[in-house]
Amino acid sequence: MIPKTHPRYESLKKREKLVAGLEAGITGKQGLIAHGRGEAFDYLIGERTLNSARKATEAAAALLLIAQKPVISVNGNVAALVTKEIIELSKLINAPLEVNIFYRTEERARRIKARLEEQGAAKVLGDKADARIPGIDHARAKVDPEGIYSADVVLAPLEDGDRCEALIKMGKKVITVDLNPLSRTSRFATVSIVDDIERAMGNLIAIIKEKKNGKANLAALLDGYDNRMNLRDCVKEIVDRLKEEELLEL
Ligand code: PTJ
Repeated sequence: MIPKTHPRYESLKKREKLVAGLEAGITGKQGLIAHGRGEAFDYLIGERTLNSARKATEAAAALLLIAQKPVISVNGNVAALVTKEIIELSKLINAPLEVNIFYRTEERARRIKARLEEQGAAKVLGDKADARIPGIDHARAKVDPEGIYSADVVLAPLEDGDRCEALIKMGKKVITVDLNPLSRTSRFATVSIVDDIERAMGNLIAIIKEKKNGKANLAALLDGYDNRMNLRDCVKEIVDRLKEEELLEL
């Protein structure tokens, strides 16, 4: 039991959720390693939402609200860390969830789907993944013809770079959440939210609720957004923070 007064409470709770996900057969073992990489970047970021991430989240909200056929891709880490949030988002924007995992076993895919449905998800795709994303040889190429394959906008948190690139080549817009601003995924995506998945989902839901009824300025918001420029701003924010001298004072 981690006391709330622990200085690293939030971070330790996330680890607990992932370990519980692993024990429930939802998260893959490799997911723990991937999370560790994310944690290292979050430490450099200062475990808060940067201005650049907030801007990207606003652009992502606009893209999801304008989309004709949005789909949310769910892997083992996302299912363990933000179960309730992705279900809420899915209902808010009327987008199905699609279980799509890299280290694929049918058993784990089935367990993720069952977990989402138990928690109230309205539509979970992924068990009829008989379409393929061209140019990808691994399991993440297998997608539902009614879901990711025919979507115009895919929200794919903690994605891998080659599939992100392949989805873009298919003409889709891809929104990612990835704490590493230098990853191939971040660089290929249409909108890269460089933030922790829990913070990013909380912010995305809040912004969508705020903007849902006044869709007028969404296109303008998107037109003014440049993902490469925003990633540069993100790296600059991290570097500027690391230059602050008091960071080294104990
Ligand atoms: O459940 P599966 O089989 O689909 O596997 C999921 C993982 C995440 C293991 C798989 O997609 C994978 O190996 O991903 P990568 O290529 O390691 O990329 C994961 C990215 O997510 C890395 O760049 C991490 O920095 C980032 N990341 C990890 N934890 C978080 C995160 N980004 C945001 N929030 C996090 N909590």
